[in-house]
Amino acid sequence: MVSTAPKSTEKLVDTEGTVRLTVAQATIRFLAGQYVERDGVRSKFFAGCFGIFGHGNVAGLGQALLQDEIAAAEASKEPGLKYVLGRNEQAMVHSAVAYARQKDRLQAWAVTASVGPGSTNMLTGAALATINRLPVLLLPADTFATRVSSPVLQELELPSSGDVTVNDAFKPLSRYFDRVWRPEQLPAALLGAMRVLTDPVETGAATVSIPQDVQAEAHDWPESLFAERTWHIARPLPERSVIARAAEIVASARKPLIVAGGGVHYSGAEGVLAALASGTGIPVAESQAGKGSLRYDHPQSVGAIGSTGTTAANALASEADVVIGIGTRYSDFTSASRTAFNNPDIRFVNINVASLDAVKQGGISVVADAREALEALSTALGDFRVSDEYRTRVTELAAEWEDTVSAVYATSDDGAALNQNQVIGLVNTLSDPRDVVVCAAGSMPGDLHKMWRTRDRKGYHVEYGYSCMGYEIAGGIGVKMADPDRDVFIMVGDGSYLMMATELVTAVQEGIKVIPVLVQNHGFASIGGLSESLGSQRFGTSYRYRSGDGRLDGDTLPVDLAANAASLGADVIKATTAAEFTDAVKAAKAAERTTVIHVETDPLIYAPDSQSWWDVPVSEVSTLESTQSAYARYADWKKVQRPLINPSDR
Ligand SMILES: Cc1ncc(C[n+]2csc(CCOP(=O)(O)OP(=O)(O)O)c2C)c(N)n1
Ligand SMILES: [Mg+2]
Repeated sequence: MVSTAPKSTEKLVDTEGTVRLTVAQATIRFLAGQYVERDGVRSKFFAGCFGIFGHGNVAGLGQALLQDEIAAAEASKEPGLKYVLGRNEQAMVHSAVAYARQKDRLQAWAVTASVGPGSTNMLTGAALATINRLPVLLLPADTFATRVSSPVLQELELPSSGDVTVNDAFKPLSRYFDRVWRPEQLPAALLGAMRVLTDPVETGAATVSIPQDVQAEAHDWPESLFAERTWHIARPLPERSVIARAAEIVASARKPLIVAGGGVHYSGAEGVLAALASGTGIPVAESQAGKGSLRYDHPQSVGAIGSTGTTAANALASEADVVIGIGTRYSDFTSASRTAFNNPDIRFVNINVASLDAVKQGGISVVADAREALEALSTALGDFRVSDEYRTRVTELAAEWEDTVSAVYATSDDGAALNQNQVIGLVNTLSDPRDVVVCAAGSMPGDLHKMWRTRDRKGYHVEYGYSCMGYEIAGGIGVKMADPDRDVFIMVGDGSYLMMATELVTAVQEGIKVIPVLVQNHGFASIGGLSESLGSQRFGTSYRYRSGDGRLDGDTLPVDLAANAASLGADVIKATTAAEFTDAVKAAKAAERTTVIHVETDPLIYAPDSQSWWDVPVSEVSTLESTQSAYARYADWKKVQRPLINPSDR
């Protein structure tokens, strides 16, 4: 018998050098060496690391970041991972995610937080990142792996389980989760996180939870762990037969409509889309994430679709016989809760890199990169053109909506107070085409979706996957960090502002100039309107004193958010009339510092309607007449809802 065993153990000794570093130091050094490449362009993946220290990360990742910063200063170069101190962990994740979106997911941030509340403050950010398919590396600190001094401050003691910590709550919110109980596990955890962060299908929050004792523990790491690594960002190609079938369906259409989603931006498919739309005459409607896929004045642009859509896009959606979805998740706002598409013979062609989205609504799933798929589809369509009649109808509908917007944008010089439509109109007309508008929650996302005239592919940034109040200022800061040459207008309601104005301090600290437009209407215009439409009489949606009968319908509160913003270190301009607001925008654009524009508006003046719907259930039985009549309206809409439009490829 021939033995395959080596004669001596000498040959098994690894000749590669090792480096002795703590787990935290190794993490920072590894992250600094990660690059991405797409279409031959290579760039560093991590722009830096946001952090707030406490026990759990102060002496682990904190010490490692310090060491990195000092070494860089001594060598007169940039740190491997630039550290930025935020004010709130949730906000740091928002800034990180906004940055990644502005960079088309080609660059991201790590975020480190302390044990317990510091870490769980990031949960909302994790959900937001995963839902919006945006990369962020979360590094929540964890309680001791050894558990020698348990229970430590801020530790969850679960009677039923010894190995569950609060960080387990990240599992359902993360596209990747790992906990590094032992140093040896670190390389696999970091590589696993990188795989997910750089994969267009998988990307979202990647969480690597490192116990506080493990962060500080030294280990001998193979040098190769720290070699520069370049991750290729894939553009999966469509199958030829699937494109042929998709082209056949599109070519048979009399009233086709494109629904452009966020995937158009992330894939950089705007140019191919514009060419396809111009060539074929197929109109293009946009979801929130897809807004800006075409310039608003492109001849085939019909603007926003769905619950917050334009009359043009919604009329076309209602009649469309073929819908081509590109990089869209088909959220309820996009499909108007499945009431937008009413042609009984409608067929769908869905182009999406993620099969999860490509299969939605049934129809043909083109699982591929948007740009690649659109190029292939354009070729396969040859000289397909929509009819002149349809082309004219698209032009007329789009022009009609533009007239509606122009009418509500218009201001007078009679010194009257502005309404929200006019505020949006003034920001739109006074900003440069490349400036960015940022928003997330309240009544403005819908109004912006309908009315903002987007002139640049990265000019519109409304977070509407999670629509998270408090995202606005933090997110706007991330956008500005990613794209310093543009002015960033942050449209923020008083409700959102009160949830998270904290990062104004971070903007001041970092010398980041943003322009928050703080729209004070003393409560929730959005939910107030929604409540009223659902028969709940705006209950509990305005910021007021309790009146004599104990209800929250007394006078408005004497809060001064302008003074609040100034107290956080921002410059503030108060504006009431169109002339004052115009001067304020000009001054803010000329300023070097963060400048908040404070404006009061009437919460009862709405954006123009587009006869659409959003499914929010109404109480089936009620003692209130308002609720009973709202339920009758609700029941009528439910009749037109089509839960399964097209379950198969017909
Ligand atoms: C974190 C969070 N909590 C609650 C909500 C539900 N919500 C959506 S809009 C809104 C009110 C927003 O008020 P404001 O920022 O003043 O905007 P307005 O509605 O007045 O335009 C609420 C409570 C949310 N989207 N996010
Ligand atoms: Mg408000």
